[in-house]
Amino acid sequence: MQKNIATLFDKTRAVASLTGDKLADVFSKETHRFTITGLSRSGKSMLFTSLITMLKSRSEEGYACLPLLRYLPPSQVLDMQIAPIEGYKPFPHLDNIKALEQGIWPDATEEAYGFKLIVRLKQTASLKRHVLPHTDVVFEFIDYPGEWITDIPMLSKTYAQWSDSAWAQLSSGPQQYYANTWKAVVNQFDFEQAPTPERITQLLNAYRSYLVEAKANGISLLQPGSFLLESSDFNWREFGFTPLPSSITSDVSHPWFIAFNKHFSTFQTKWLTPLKQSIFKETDKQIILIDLFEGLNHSRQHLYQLKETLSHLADTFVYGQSGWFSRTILKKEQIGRVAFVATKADLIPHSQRDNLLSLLTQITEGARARFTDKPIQFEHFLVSAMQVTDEGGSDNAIRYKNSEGQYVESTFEPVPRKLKEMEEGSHFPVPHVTVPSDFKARILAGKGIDRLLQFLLGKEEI
Ligand SMILES: Nc1nc2c(ncn2[C@@H]2O[C@H](COP(=O)(O)OP(=O)(O)OP(=O)(O)O)[C@@H](O)[C@H]2O)c(=O)[nH]1
Ligand SMILES: [Mg+2]
Repeated sequence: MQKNIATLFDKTRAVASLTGDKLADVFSKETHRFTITGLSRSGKSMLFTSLITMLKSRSEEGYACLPLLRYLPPSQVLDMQIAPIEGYKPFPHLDNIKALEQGIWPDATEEAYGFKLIVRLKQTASLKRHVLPHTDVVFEFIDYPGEWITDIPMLSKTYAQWSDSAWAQLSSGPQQYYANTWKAVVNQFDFEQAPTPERITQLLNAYRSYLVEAKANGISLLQPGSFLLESSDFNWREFGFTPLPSSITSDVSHPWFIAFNKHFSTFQTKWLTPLKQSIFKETDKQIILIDLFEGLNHSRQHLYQLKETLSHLADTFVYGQSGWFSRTILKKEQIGRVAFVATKADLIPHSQRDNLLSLLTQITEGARARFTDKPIQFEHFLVSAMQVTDEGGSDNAIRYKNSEGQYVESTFEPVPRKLKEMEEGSHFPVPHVTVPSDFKARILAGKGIDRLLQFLLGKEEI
C-alpha cells in the first residue's frame, strides 16, 4: 500500500507523449456535459469529491496522480479550474472534505449541485484554427439525490398505471416483507370518507413509512423517491399521493382516485418535467454507478431486485435522455457508449475483482437487453473513489479500520460470479469501514477514475 501511494506522488513519473492532432481530436467539442447517474448511495458525491481532489492536486501540486490520463498531460495544461454552473448551487467540495477530515462520510445529497471543470490548454501548432492563445475545454458535472432518478419513469404513466404497478411491485420480491404495515393500513382505511387533507396525510405517512423502512433495508425501486427527502422542492406534504387498491384506481369517479390523480398530475408537470429537463437532459456520455454491496450484504433477492430496478430505469439511462440519443448517436451515426460502473470496489480483496465484474455484468443484463438492436456499446468497470482498505495477509483478505477504530483483517469467501452461485438465505458480509485519517492519499490512490475520465473523453483505448 505504502509503495503504491509513494508511486503516485512521484512527480517525475513519465506521462505518455501526446501529439497535437490527438488533442484536437479529443477536444473538438468544447463543452462536455456529464450526468453521472446512480441510485441513492451509489457513490456519486464521493466520486465527484475524489475527482475534484485529484484534479486540484494535479494542478496545484503538480502530482501526476492520474497517470493514465494521457490526453491531459500537465505540460499541455495551462490551468485547471473548478467553477460553479449558473443556475446550480456550487458542489459542496470543501464541506465534503471537512466531513472526511472529521472521519465522517459526506452527507446524502438532498438537492442538485453543479460544478464545471475548465481546462485551459496551451495552443499547439495543430490547433491553429483557434486564434486565441489558448483553448478552454469545459466539463460540466451535475450531482443530485439518487432518489430522483427512480421517479423519471413515472412521467410516462397515468396515475392509475403507476398505482397498479407500484402495488404489484411492493407485493413482490424482498420489499413485500416491509409492506405489511402499509397494506394493513389500507385494508382498514375507510375510502368511503372524503379525501380531506387530514386523511390524505394519514395515508401518505403510512406509505412513506414503508418507503423509509424498505430503503433502510436495501430496496432500490421506491417510488416516488422524491417523497423520501425531507427537504424536497416538491411539496409532497400538500400534493402527495400513494398507490391505491385497483378497485379504486379502476373507478374514475371515485373521490380518492380524483384527488390522487390530480396530485399525480401536479407531480408530473411541476416537478418531473422540469427535473428531466434540468438534470436528466442530454449528456455526452452515460455513466451509471451501481453499488453491488448493499445487495450482497442483504440477500440474493436484493440483487435480483436491483437488477429489475436497472432494467426498469433503462429508458431513463438511454432514451430518457433522448437529446443525447438522437444528437450523438443517430445524427452522427456514432456508436453510443454507456458505462456501468460498480463503485466501492476497495471493499473486496483484489483477487475478487474479476468476480465482482462478472456479477455486475449479470446485474445489468436486463437493462442492456432493452437495447440489443440499438447502436449502443456497453462497458463495465470497477471504481473506488477512495482506496479505504489495504491488502491483507492472504489473497482473500483485506485490512481496514472498523467502526470501533480498530485495524482489523477480514478474510472473504469468493464473491459470487453469478446470482445463482449465491445460496438462498446467505449473504456476503460487507465490512463497515470508517473514513481513514490519511483519506487524501487514499483518494489519490482510488482506482478506476482515470479510466472513467478516459471514457468521458471518448477515446477507445481505455
Ligand atoms: N469503501 C468505499 N466506500 C465508499 C466509496 N464511495 C462511497 N462510499 C460509501 O458509500 C456511501 C454513499 O456514497 P455517496 O457518494 O454519498 O453516494 P451518492 O450516490 O451521492 O448518494 P445520494 O446522495 O444519497 O444519492 C458513502 O457514505 C460511503 O460510506 C468508496 O470509494 N469506497
Ligand atoms: Mg450524493
